[in-house]
Amino acid sequence: MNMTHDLSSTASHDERFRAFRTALEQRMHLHLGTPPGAPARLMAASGDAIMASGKRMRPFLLHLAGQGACDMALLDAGCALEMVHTASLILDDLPCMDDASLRRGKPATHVAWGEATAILGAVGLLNQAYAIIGTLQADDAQRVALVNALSRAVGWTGLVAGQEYDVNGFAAGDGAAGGALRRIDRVNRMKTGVLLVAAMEMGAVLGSRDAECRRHLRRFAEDLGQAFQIADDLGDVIKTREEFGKDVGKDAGKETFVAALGPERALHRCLDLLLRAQHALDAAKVDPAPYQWMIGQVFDRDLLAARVAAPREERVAY
Ligand code: GRG
Repeated sequence: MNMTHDLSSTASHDERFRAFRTALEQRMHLHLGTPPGAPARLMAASGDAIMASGKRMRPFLLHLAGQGACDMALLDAGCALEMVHTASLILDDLPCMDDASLRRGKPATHVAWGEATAILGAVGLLNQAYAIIGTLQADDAQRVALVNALSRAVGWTGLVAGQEYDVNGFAAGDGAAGGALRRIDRVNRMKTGVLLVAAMEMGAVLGSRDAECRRHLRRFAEDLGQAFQIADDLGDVIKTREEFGKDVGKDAGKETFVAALGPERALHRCLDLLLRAQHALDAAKVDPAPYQWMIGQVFDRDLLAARVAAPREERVAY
């Protein structure tokens, strides 16, 4: 099989990531290759949504956490995770959710293909993710652990819950006491952090990492997820639609760290979380270099540069 995405080679991080991305997208094409009897239009819409210019951060994290495991199993698990992520983006953009029209620099799926096809495409991708896990090259116990990790991330205390709170807020009985910062932290963990945690857990399962290492990788993903959501919320306020590749100003009136703390303090919180994420990598005793490289790619360069300028005393306690 093609080993060009092996991160133990001497290629630069950039070259290694590009090789990984090509291998992942080729594999994705294979999974989406119209199965006999599948509606061509539905498959085209699903293909459009997933093959658009996503950053592929989640599959790459999974790949890093799973170093040493079977390459094909890591690619398949990465495809499954990216399918779930793409399904969540399609649903998030719908008029009844965030009502956004631009995603990954292109018309959102419901704009290009209609709402019905967008919903069906998302459900199809979600379903196919589990089908892929059911047949990937791993032992039975690993496949069960992968299903558990993914379903925990998607389900009633994960993506679905985070989105319900994000769209409709907390209801009586949701235990929303504790103030705005705790509520925001909780929603961010559920709508964004869970898929990063799933990436690390799925990789760790396939790479047979020990319990201690998994615990630290999980902490890394939790902090990275919180930091990533703050950076995304800052983008919503600071960037143009073209720079962002998706609609901006969608968070107006929502509870976010940027709204609650103001951009400056939210940024400091984001940078502190990234620092904490790095400490978790150290504790996990993994090579931090490819993770740091990835953070440098997915976080805005100007935002990361502010690390130097951020006065320590202004940083928030959390
Ligand atoms: C049943 C799968 C499923 C979901 C239902 C709609 C929903 C619940 C959840 C939406 C959660 C959501 C969209 C959270 C935002 C997370 C976020 C910041 C996404 C952007 O991720 P990037 O920047 O996107 O990695 P790319 O396009 O690069 O992949």
